[in-house]
This record gives sequence, C-alpha cells and structure tokens, in this order.
Amino acid sequence: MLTFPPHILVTGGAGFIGSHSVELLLENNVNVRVLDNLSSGHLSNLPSHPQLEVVVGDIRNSDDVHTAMQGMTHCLHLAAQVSVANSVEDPIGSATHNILGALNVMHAAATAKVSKLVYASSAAVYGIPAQLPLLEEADLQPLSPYGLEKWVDERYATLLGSLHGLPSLGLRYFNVYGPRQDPSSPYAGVIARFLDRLMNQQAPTVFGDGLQSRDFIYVGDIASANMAALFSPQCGICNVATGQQIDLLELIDLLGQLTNCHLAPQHLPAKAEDIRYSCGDNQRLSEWLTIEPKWSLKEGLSELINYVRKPYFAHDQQINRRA
Ligand code: UD2
Repeated sequence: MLTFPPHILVTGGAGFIGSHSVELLLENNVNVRVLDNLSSGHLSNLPSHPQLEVVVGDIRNSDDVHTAMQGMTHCLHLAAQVSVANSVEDPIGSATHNILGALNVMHAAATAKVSKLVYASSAAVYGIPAQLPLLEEADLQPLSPYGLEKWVDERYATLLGSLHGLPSLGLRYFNVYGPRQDPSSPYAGVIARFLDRLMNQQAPTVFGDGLQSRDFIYVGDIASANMAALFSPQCGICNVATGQQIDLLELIDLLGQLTNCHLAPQHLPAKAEDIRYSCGDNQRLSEWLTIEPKWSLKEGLSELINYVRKPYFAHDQQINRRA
C-alpha cells in the first residue's frame, strides 16, 4: 500500500485498460482524475468512489489537457486510437489522436512538473521481428501508421525528458484482452471478436492463414504494470508481455474448448499491416518493475468467458484480481 495519496491523471480512464487501472489505483488509496472523451470508454466502467473525479474532455484539445493536469503528481496516458487497421484507413485521424494528442499530454505533464509520466506504447513498434522474443533494443520497423505513431511518442517522451526533465516510462503493451474490451467494432481486439462470434454461434473470421501469433496478456496484469511503473524510478521503455505466443488457429481451438463452441474459422484475405509473429521478452518488466504476469492465457480466457456470460447488470460487480 502507498503511504500518501498521490494525485494521478488517467487519460482514457473510462476505457478498457483505463478502467482496470483506475480501479487498482483506487484500491491503493490514490486520488484519481480521469480525462476521457467517452468515444469508446463508458462511465459505467468506473466505480463511484470518493477519490475519483471524472472530467469529460479530449486529449486533442490542449486546454482540456492542461486544465485536467492541474494539481496532478503523476500521469498515466492511455487515451488513444487503438486499432492498427483503422490507422491504415485513416492515418490522419489516427495520428491526431496518437501523436498530437499524446504530445498535448506530454507537454502538459512537463509543464505541470509531474513526478512521473507513464504512457501506452505498443508491440506494434517492432514490426517484422529479426528474432523472438522481442527485446526492447530490437530494431524497429513498424508496419502500420499505428506502430509508427507509438514510436514517435516514445521519441517525444525521451526528448521532453532531456528538454524539460520529464521522467517517463513508455510501456510496450503486447496484445491485451479481458473484461470490458468492446467486441462490437470491426476494429476490436481479436479475442473479443472471436469470443463474441463463438457465443453467437458464428464462425470466427480469420485474416490470412491464421498462423500469425500474438503474445496475449490479461488486462489485470497490465493494470499492475501501470501502477508499478507510476511509482518506479525507472525511465525509458519496457515491454509488458508474457513471453508466450499462440497462433490464431490455436487460439480458436482453445476458445472452442473453453466455451464448448467448436466452429471452423472463415478465412478472409490477409492484411498487409499485420505483424506475423509477436512475442515479447519480459525480463526488463521483471527487473525494473518486479512484475510477473499472473494470469495464464487459459485462466484469463476463463475469467473473460465468465464475465461475458454474466447478465449485463452483474458487470459492475468486482472483477477478480490477483495480488
Ligand atoms: C493489437 C492492439 C494494438 C496494439 C497491438 C500490439 C487492439 C484492437 N489492437 O493490435 O492496439 O497494442 O496489439 O501488438 O487491441 N484478426 C482476425 N480476425 C478478427 C480480428 C483480428 O484474424 O476478427 C487478426 C488480425 O488481423 C491480427 C490478429 O488477429 O493478425 C490480432 O489482431 P488485433 O486487432 O487483435 O491486434 P493487433 O496485433 O493488430
């Protein structure tokens, strides 16, 4: 437990990763202010709590960001356009969120002299891997505007560290899944999409041969990494990964076993921006943040399936955590 209440601004705090992170921070006696434009986040994702304040505003608006940053000691920047495919279709819109919006947050954090900025980077910065698992020092060759945008964010954070002394840690999340990930958009994360289709007796749609692999990490582990990063003296870049990979056909098999819905996938053309193999080295995560992922894929998927099967009104009840 923390001994005093820091004041933390969480951008995108009403979203999927944001709401899990906010809950964990509140459990640890932190004062939290959420800045969210509610475009994909929902107020219903957040608890009512005396130490939580919610501000509806947009990271693309620098006034919104500077106002929200006032009085904050730390910032967790999660608000983003998160879809790789959408960044290909709308690179300007994506960059406006992911570069200019991120720069607004970083600049405001530097101006407010926060003690730590933690921001969401992504495994998408790596692109084609020369070797697996991916080390933070690997060459970066992003295949999508999204990956390039996150790389630019990392460079900006480093630069603002030198120019203004802003201490920052960029977390390269691998593929995050868990309760509250919205399955409805065509750009939604693959686990949310596959599960939604299986539950509705529809075949999962696979782009390409389905042999592309991902390192899937449960959202509870991401929330733990975010909190550890905020209070760690470490600055720079760190993978948040399990170090395990699974391909999409294996994933469909596993989901079939866990849901008892076995449906053969329907294959659609592959996407040029798709990374083929992704698996992160997590030694730095362990050394810098003393975090070890606590949820195996099977356990995390079982938790997600339980959540999805609950009636909607039960969704605000406590989601299980692992200490
Ligand atoms: C995810 C994150 C991204 C970033 C990255 C890091 C989402 C929406 N995107 O991008 O923000 O952190 O991971 O690696 O969480 N696929 C199908 N059928 C579907 C949906 C997806 O075959 O119905 C494929 C897709 O073409 C890709 C793989 O599944 O090969 C994963 O897709 P994704 O959108 O879940 O995640 P990714 O890795 O593009």
